[in-house]
Amino acid sequence: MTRAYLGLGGNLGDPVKAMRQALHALDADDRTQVVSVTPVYRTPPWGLVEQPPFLNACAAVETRRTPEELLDLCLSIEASLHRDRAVRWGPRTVDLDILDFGGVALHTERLTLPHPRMADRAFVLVPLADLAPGLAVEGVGIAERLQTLDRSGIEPVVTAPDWWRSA
Ligand code: A4P
Ligand code: MG
Repeated sequence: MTRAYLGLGGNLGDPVKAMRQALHALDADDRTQVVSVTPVYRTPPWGLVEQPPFLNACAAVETRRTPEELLDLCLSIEASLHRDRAVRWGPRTVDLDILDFGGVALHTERLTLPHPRMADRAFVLVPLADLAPGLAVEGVGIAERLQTLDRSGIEPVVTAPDWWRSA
């Protein structure tokens, strides 16, 4: 079993519903179990700023899948939730990124691990710090890395424990 961390985000339609559906679908995979999910945070849009605020969360999973299989699972879940990937960094119903896969370093055409841009993104590191504050990103612990990032406007909005398990 490998412990992997996933980032979830969306800013179109009902992102909390889409994240819940995505987490149910991951957990329904016979080789993957969702073990812990952070609160949902409202976050200012990063990259392309002229778009609605995002909702973001992170999840820890235990999986017997390979990294590529987990990516395929994430992509198929995104597709089933009608994600439209027209604009890079643009609006989306749900985005699933593999942030870390058991500390593996990998760089192929389809998959880079750890996720190459997460160290610059407070919308990833704020929720990830809830699950794994000591995890190293580019050699620096998340909690420490966060001290150098702008986390203004990032607020928890769904905080009920196991919010994602409800219907
Ligand atoms: N890919 C490579 N490595 C990975 C990985 N570790 N995890 C490949 C997932 N996918 C990986 O992804 C394109 C391809 O990247 C995948 O098919 C896979 O083969 P994508 O999600 O379509 O790319 P993207 O989303 O357009 O670009 P990017 O840079 O991944 O953007 P993000 O990280 O998804 O960011 N602001 C806030 N506040 N919150 C957000 O969630 N999200 C984005 C999009 C922009 N601004 C945001 C947020
Ligand atoms: Mg992505």
